[in-house]
Amino acid sequence: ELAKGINGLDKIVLRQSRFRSAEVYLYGGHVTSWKNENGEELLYLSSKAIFKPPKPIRGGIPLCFPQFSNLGTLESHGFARNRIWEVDASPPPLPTYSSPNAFVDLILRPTEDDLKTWPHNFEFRMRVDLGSEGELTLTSRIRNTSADGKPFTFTFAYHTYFSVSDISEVRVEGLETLDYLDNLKNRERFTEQGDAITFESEIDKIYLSTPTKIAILDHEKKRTFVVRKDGLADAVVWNPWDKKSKTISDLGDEDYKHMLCVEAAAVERPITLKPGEEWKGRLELSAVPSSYSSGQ
Ligand code: TA6
Repeated sequence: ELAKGINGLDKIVLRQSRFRSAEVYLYGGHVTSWKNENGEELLYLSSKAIFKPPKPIRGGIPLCFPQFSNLGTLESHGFARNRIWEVDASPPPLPTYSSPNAFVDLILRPTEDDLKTWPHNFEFRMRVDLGSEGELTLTSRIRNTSADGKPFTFTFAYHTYFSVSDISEVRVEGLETLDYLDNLKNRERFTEQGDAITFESEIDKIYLSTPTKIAILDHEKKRTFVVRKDGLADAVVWNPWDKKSKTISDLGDEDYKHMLCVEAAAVERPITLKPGEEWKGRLELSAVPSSYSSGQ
């Protein structure tokens, strides 16, 4: 269902039941909302988010492509998150997870200007699928459609902002003992200790070659987010904490307490595609009640 969002921007509303729903803006191909069967919002979206190109939307699931962060010559996190995507009328076949159908296929192709800064023709297709159990699946397919015979290389992330009740009560499981690059220490490489990740200060780490399943346990809400990823080796964990938050104008000063970014990503080993080749990267999110309680 196509609808008008904030500032008249087009959005697609996916609905599975009265409350189970998701919203995707064509601006950025950006998922801004994901609600469970009780109508509770599962993604963090900043109340100060600016829904106005070229400023990317703060919260939800920004797409970082063709460059994660400032790891190259492009603007930080690339340009896919601040371009207007189109609905893809004839996507190549892909299995659907939702029944009844609640999915949309989007496509992004480079503009003339994009080709000046990143001279590679591509088709970036993304399906957003809201399943009957409320799970949200994003499947990206990126194809090199260049006629010049040249390969291209990119890095990528689903920069997902989860909504959490209290960041200091949250723990992340699945990243223990892994190597990571610490973005707060010149991307130096370290090894994580054996315990689940907890939060008491700013964090900006790129965990390398992680398992395909990561869990975010929200003790206070008694909710666990399960992140499953495919084709995306790494996982970025980010929370700006108090000081950094104050430097981010479209983020409320106290919002860091209620958000956590856990991002399925391909960073350490960039993806290279020859003409005609396609890469696929899949993210599946589910939110389940958890029996986890402190001390267990
Ligand atoms: O994924 C973490 C990160 O790259 C951080 O370094 C932080 O700057 C964040 O993304 C947000 O970036 P943005 O460009 O959206 O302000």
